[in-house]
Amino acid sequence: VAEQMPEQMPEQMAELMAAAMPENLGKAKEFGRANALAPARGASMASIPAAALASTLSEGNASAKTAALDPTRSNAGQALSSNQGVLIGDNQNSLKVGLRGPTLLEDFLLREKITHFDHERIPERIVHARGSAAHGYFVAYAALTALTRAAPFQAAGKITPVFVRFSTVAGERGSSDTARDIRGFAVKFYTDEGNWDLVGNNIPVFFIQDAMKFPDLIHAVKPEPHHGMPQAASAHDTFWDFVSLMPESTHALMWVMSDRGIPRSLRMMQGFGVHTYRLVNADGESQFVKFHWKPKLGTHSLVWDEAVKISGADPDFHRRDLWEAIESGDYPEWELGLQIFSEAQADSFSFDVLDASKLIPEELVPVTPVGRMVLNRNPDNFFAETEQVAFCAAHVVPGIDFSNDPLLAGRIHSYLDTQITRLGGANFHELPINAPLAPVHNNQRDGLHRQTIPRGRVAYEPNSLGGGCPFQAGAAGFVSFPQALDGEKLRGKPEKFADHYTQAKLFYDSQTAVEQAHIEAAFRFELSKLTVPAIRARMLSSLRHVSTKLASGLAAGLGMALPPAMPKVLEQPPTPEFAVSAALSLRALPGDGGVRTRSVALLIADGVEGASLAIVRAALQSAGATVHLIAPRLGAIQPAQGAVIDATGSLENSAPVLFDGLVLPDGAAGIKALGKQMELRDFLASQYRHGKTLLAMGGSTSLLEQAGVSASLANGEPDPGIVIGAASEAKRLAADFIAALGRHRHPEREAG
Ligand code: HDD
Repeated sequence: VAEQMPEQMPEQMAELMAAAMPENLGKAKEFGRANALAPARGASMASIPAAALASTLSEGNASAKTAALDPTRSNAGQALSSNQGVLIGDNQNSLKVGLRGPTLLEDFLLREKITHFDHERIPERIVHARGSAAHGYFVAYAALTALTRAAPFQAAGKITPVFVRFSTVAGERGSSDTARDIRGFAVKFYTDEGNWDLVGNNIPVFFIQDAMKFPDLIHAVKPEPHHGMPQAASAHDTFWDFVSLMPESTHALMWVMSDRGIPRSLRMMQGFGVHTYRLVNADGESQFVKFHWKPKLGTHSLVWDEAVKISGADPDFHRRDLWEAIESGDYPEWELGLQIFSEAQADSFSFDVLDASKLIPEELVPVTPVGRMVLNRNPDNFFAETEQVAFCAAHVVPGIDFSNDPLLAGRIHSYLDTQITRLGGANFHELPINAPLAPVHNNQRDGLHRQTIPRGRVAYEPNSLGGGCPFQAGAAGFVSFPQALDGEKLRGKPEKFADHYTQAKLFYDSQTAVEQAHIEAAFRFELSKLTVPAIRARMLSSLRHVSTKLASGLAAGLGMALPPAMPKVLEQPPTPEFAVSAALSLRALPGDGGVRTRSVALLIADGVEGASLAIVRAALQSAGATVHLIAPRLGAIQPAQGAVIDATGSLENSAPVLFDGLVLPDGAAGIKALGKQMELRDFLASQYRHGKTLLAMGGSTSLLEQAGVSASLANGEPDPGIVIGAASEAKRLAADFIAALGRHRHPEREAG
């Protein structure tokens, strides 16, 4: 169309189009050199040297999957058309009889547009409705052929494209990102032997042990059915009623009430496959495995007061953070690790590896790093990719198989089933984001929205009329691990499943004092929201088995007597292998102490001291932090000397909770102007309260005093998160500030 009609495009419009900046600036590269180097589909991905691919991928975001998606992306520079390809001359006015007359039913263009609009929404996911996603790749460190024949692990340096969706569980599609909740961590590997979905969470254990209880759990946590409240929150009666009656949920409760329930960023949280799976090698030998994702940036969290306020200031906080990091080329990265263990080892453990409410301490089975995953490309279209992607716990490839975990069994059924409704029929696997790179040939036919056009009259197997095709792949295909089984048909649980507290206690006892205090505060907050005191009492009677300190602290904090301990199902559980596990604390993965992508507010106003500010700003930028220049209003700010600075935000539109650190400049007039602002006191107090890093240069220490912020801790020691000094020392101050910011936050303040 464009070729036939270029002269019909008005000249100014062509200019405007040429000048228009693409929303995603990095995208231009995809269609250049990097894309030309993209691996062809299938096994050829393995033949491209890892070094070449790593640079190719990080430069241009190319992968076999993004190349496969390219034809589905609509192009700029085209004239407007209807869905039938008819060009639209006027997209402003409906068809009328005279300018003031009635609109005609004949207006098929109006009717097509409105009808399509009327059907733009699809049902949201029953759980994990709120999510954010990105494309990337997984690269294997070494060949794992002795362990598994799964395609991504067949050669060192082998690249497999991935699409990853992170989510909250309870909230609706438009809910806030920073709700206290488990985060979904779903990875679709487009392997050359079919799609493998590792549909995990940021927490390694689950609330229930059997899929039979999943609808009950979700009904309990979702908004209460009579009035539809509260949104994206577990702090209400029905959730705590259910979990206090289900002691198997205690371990998962400990995790979600810990700071893991409010991550700082999706890029700063771990991922876990949760269940025990099997790895199977080409000889049919099998080992058990648990999957772990460890973030390169380390694990970091918000504090509760901050999370609540971010919900108002920027409900898209995590979505924006992920998007912006990828757009700026700071690609988030995780290392994949495996806990590999034999069936005999599993039998010797004090817990059952088929119980999803238990983890395997890393001290018992170490996590072996096997590869890394990089997310280097944002989706082009939220709906077509993030919303329509369909993960399924049943999607495994040869070399990966299931264990008999009864929670996993329910999941193997649930995902495909729910997606048939959500995505409107049985053919959603053909949607571009869901389609595998591996070829699909079978006799499944018809259904709503079928895309492929099968040829010929044969749609059955065996056949002779189609030359026997498609034929069974035999050993080249998926072969279930032939586990020998013998048992009675019954409903019940193995005995070790009844130990509900040993690992909840292990988790609590492995936390630092600050983490334990946060867990207690989270329980206190949630339980304080209940309207039925008996539920509170029941929960405390259960928590006594985790820690008397925790339960009695809660009783005191909630103004109630400590109830007697709940009877245990298993009075004498097996002795655990470890009483504490260092890996369970968020402190176990501090990251590299760098400040890349950390967001820092530099407060400015007319009359600030420009030279020292410029030094600090440059140092932060060269360390990779994102600098925001926040002033009483937008526009040009005139420092005491030097060039004007353009404010990037105003005190009104930039809530303090959105920044990891704060810089106060020197300069008498500027300090005076800032001191007059209503928002300033809140800004400083909030940064201080949330343990953020503050730098006050020269006379701006008066602003700290004005906000009641002390540079010393309650014990008289200097606060490690407050850097103070003369503007003439800006270079050293910047270095100290960056080092302190690398600690993420300063919980020492909480002691006082
Ligand atoms: Fe689930 C979605 C993770 C137990 C049934 N689940 C869903 C998603 C994640 C998980 C990350 C969102 C995928 C996406 O981004 O689209 N679910 C888990 C984990 C579980 C778990 C780690 C326990 C270890 N789930 C679980 C059970 C059942 C389900 C026991 C049912 C028996 N989950 C679903 C579902 C969802 C889903 C209803 C909703 C939307 C969807 O599947 O596509 O089928």
